[in-house]
Amino acid sequence: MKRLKDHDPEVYSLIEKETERQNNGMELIASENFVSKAVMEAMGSSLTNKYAEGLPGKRYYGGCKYVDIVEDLARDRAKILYNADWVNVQPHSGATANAAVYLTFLKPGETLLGLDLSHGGHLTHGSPVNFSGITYNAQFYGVSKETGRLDMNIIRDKAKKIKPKMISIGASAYPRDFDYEAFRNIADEVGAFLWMDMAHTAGPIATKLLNNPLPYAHVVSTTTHKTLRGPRGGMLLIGRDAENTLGKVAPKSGRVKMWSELLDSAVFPGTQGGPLMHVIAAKAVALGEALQKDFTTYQEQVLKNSKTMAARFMELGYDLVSGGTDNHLMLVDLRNKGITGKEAEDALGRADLTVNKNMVPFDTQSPFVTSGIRVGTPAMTTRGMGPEEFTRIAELMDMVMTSHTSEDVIQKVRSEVHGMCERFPLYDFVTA
Ligand code: DSN
Repeated sequence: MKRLKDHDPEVYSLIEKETERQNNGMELIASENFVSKAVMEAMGSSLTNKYAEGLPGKRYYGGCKYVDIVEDLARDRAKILYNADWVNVQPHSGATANAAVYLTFLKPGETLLGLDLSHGGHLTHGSPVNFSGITYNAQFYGVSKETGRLDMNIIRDKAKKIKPKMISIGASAYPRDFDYEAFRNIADEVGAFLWMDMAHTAGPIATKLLNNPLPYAHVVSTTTHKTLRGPRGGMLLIGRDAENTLGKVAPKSGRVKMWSELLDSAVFPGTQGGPLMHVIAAKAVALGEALQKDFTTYQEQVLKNSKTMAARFMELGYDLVSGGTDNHLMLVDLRNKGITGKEAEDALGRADLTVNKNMVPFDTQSPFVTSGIRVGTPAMTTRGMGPEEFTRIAELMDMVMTSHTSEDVIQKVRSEVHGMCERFPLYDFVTA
């Protein structure tokens, strides 16, 4: 970044500091990851200069012959990866991808049934402070108090009672896999659309380590920057057998094309202007990486590390929501440890262990305090860490959380964290 250094030393030095922060610390936020240098190069390319409103071959601007090919590459790679019939790679983020889903399938005031935010759901799944909860009649299902898991019988009863027009699946803090077939049966029973937001688990789903929602959901949305390890952005997909999937609920002919066209229009001009072609190029690169064999090895390692870390936490007396994890994250309920999520996040942060405080189901603390923390393995697995390191990270976190007022302990842990990070430098483990 020599040019930036000379041209704008102020911004350059802040980027340097942030890179150093990422390099020296343990990134354990479940929704973060480290992209390859190739993905970064694509994002920093001349494609940022190009306006390309519309779709490949149907643009509102001239000069799109190369960006058309780039966007087609991204769409084709995503189709192969997820066995999808239709893909739109233009959403700027997961939230805008979700906005397009609402615009396509619901009218203002109609009813959505989604996972409660405090039980692991997402703001865009009907929270009253989000456009989804403001515009639509959002109703919620939650996890069972006994198991910390979704109970399909309870969800079915709720759906039958409130008769939603759309049911959403997907979460930002749910450590278990979903039974998409059961959700689909419920959606069919009550005549609802079924939407899966797979933002958190797009990586393990792509590599078949978790169930694939595409054969069951009418539409799937995702971000591209979490477990999928691409640039910050969103994507929409419809499964290969979408014709059958959509047949029962399509308003006119039921043709798949109908729904994909509606979704395309909901992205642009419905909710967005010009697509970010440099980010779409980076999505193409990341999707190309995800099609390589070593991406499956990476995802396997993410899940193995997650299970190992969860087991160590439980040995250390921590209460994990649902008693463990199937995926890349765990939700640690700190109520038996006499520390709030906020206190834990702050103390761990001082030791350069970055996590986020998180509500746990049936939490009595406010969202600013919380009783839990969410911990994820994707980012440090990208740096090459394995079960041995994740076992030690759980122990280091325990040291901090049990002595969170002791600066001595925090500094001791911080120095071990730096030593471990030095052994797994950022980007040395990313080959592209
Ligand atoms: N903010 C993301 C997360 O951390 O899960 C969800 O959008």
